[in-house]
Amino acid sequence: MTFNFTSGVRVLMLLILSAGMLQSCKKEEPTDLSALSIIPKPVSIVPTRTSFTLSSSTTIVAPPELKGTADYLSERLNKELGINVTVATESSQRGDNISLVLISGDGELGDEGYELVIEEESVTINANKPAGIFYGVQTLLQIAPVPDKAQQSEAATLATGTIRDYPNYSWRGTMLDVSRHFFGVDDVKRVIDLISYYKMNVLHLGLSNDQGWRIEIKSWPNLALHGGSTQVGGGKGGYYTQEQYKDIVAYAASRYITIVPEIDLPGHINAALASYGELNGGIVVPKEGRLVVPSTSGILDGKNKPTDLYTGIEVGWSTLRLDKPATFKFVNDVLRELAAITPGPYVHIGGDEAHVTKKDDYIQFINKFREIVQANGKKMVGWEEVAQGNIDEGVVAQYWHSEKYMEMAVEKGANIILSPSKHAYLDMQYDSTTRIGLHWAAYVEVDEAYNWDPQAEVKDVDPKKILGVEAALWTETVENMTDIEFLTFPRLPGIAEIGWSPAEGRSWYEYKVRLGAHGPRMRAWEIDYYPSKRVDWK
Ligand code: TNX
Repeated sequence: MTFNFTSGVRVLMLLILSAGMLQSCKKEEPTDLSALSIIPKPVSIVPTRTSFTLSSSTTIVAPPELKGTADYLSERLNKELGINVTVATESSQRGDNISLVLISGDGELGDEGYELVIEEESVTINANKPAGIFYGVQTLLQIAPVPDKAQQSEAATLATGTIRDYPNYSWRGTMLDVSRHFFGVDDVKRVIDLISYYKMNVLHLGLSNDQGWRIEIKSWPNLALHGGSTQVGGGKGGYYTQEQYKDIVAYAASRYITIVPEIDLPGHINAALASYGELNGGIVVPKEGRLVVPSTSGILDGKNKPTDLYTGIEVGWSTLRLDKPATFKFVNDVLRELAAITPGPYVHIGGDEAHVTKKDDYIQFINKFREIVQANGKKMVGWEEVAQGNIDEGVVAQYWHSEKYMEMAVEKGANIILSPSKHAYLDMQYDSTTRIGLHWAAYVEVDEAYNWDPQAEVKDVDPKKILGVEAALWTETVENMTDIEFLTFPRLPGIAEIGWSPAEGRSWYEYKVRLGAHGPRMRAWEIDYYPSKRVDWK
């Protein structure tokens, strides 16, 4: 046998090259599924320690009713990893598929759970309902490598194993106040995208307040035209046409998010009083300082005349008038039009901080609002104070600081959601140096937003009555998307985890490592998050 020098060198070079390639792949190749940073933390992860290669020859196989979610996954893989997978209802290849499969009867998974099985040859997401498939997709995207525009490659490796996962609570929400400052449709869609990455399923939109009315009401056009024409600080404000609102609702639905619209009644109502003088029963002019509560007897004159638009940030100084006929025509028309364009089951009537409404009047108001909301086929949601009214099991009361009101609400049969202002108010500053935000409830660092448990907030309440949690972003000091992101991240992923993952498995020390590992992902998603010093950011 003669030794051929050229081919010998060639073989050697090939060997060195492939060893080098192996080496560099190896560094990147995650093979321990349980070592990855998934938020919210899944219920169970069983790693099998090999890997699946995702590439442009991979096919997403999904039945027609999951086409939207399949397209969503393919778009994100394309945009974030530069990998172009195809979507099909059937696949001719035996392996190399990501199959989205609706199963039935896996009781443990419920309506939102999923099972994600990653094997060397294929990936399968099983769920009873489309929502579960969507959450399985979110988990898959967090298992995939961190998006990196500068270093996109042809393929990505995924660690193998099985994840079985389902939420602890059915209501995992975020409230966005679009009244104090107005945010357009594109901003709201970005918020929807970002909260959906963390498996939240409710976006509560604060559509009215003293400073602005943000939804077109055809039977009362001035509400939006005049009441929506400014905002805190005197900027130009804005409002959604009903068509734009429907577009937001549909976009949210494609991410399995329910829109809960809020019209704040009977207080926080100046934008309406400014638009229609006949609604004005006389207001108290706000004084300086927050929560200066004027007495009811101090109601000034000016009845039946439109109030001035308001661009300050005081609360609790305006009210509807119970004894005015115009009031209930207004409430009926508004809630009817709103219910008609809201496919979700809930309409929120506010009910908070009605400091200048007499207590008896307040209770009668809440009773009437409940009737009107229910007559329009919806369930009423209200802030905790609504517990004083004649509420029933069809009502959801939203906690912000009073355990007493929650006990009262639950005794009357209502369900509750929790937004403790000391933990879940995203407009609270992180510390005294935070450039925007308020601090009346507390300074809320990222660990304080994570370190709480819904059940512990309301110790004597039957756990079955707790529907879930909601992070709340009031926008008195929030002017643009950068501000929204800075206050929302990194606190929101922690609140999403409180809503999804059981309390027993949660600890800040373990969570903060996963959160730190999300730094590169949040940067890839171009989120302007607050880089808290309490987290070691990767
Ligand atoms: C309280 S707590 C409010 C809002 C303010 C917020 C500011 C509650 C239900 N209402 O009107 O915007 O504080 O942090």
